[in-house]
Amino acid sequence: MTDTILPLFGLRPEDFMIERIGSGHIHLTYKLEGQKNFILQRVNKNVFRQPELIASNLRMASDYLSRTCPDYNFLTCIRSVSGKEMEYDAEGFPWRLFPFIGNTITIDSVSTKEQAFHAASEFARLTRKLEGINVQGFRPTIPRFHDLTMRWEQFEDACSNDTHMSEARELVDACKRAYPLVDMYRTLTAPGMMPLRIVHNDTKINNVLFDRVTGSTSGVIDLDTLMPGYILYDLGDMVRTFVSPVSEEERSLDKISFRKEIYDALLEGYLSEMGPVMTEVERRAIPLAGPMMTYIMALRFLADFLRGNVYYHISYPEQNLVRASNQLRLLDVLSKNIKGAAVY
Ligand code: ADP
Ligand code: GN1
Ligand code: MG
Repeated sequence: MTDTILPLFGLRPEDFMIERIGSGHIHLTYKLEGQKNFILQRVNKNVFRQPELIASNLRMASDYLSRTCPDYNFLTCIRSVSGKEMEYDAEGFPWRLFPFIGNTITIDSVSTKEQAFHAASEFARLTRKLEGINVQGFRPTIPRFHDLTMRWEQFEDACSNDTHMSEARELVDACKRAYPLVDMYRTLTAPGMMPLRIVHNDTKINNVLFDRVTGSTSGVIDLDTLMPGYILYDLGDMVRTFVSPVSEEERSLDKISFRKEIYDALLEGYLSEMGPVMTEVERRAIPLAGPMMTYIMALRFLADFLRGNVYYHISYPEQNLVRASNQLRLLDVLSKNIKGAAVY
């Protein structure tokens, strides 16, 4: 398929070595190596039902940033020969092209507190730089993406299909026991409680580019879910993915643990940029960020398993069940180790 798409961007397939890269669950990402390097990506149209919203949100952010802080490294796509941000293939999938940012690396797990600090400040910097933009001008690319109430409802709905319930029963019960987090989320996000800001919504460590030589950060990528949300989402997803030494794929639950030095460093990094503008309610909500996002992922993975694995790529049948049990263990570990997070 890349052969038919590249000419639309004015590139000749024979000029490149094309390699599939990335460990994301959603898109297909290719690195093109030639005289100049590029990233070519097929957007998952089943997840992003209106892909043009991604392009319009990013255009708005990019225009704003080039006016207000021209030195900020905001990744923008390369337009096609006919001037479009995305080109569609015969199956209706949109594709886009990015410059490959040279001398950078991405990592799949956090091993030092410096990485946690720098990554968190980089994600916070993006939200801080967009402070002042018209938040209402953005359209959600996935409606209510990190709305815990909605994720709970989707989970309940998935539970009404009992084809796979016997294998999932224990985890379903564990998810139900954590329900008080949904009520806390509702309270925290009631009108007037926390400001909507432009947040990244996928703050995994492999969405940060690190300078290959200095180890400092060179910016963030994977901006499809850049849209209005609460800082709880970005902070929480970092806690979820940075703090334990093992990822959401780990089957040996005893390896899941709380690395306090990483937790402290990521908070310090986030606050170094966002601290001065955060409200009192946002500050009070910090301990709940990690548990809430971890709970959302437990609900999403388990709901996907119950629905027959229709959303996340899987490489073995019970993978979503493993991911859900991993996230439930992590939820327990976070609740026990973060002061103010023991809520049920
Ligand atoms: P996914 O949705 O699959 O996570 P990403 O946009 O995060 O897709 O890209 C996957 C990987 O490709 C990244 O983790 C990073 O290693 C690499 N990558 C993506 N965009 C760039 C870029 N512009 N420059 C350098 N590397 C990139
Ligand atoms: C998906 O594309 P990727 O792997 O970065 C998902 C995130 C989840 C993550 C769990 C659009 O992100 O919300 O946190 O998997 N993205 C979407 O690994 O659903
Ligand atoms: Mg990514």
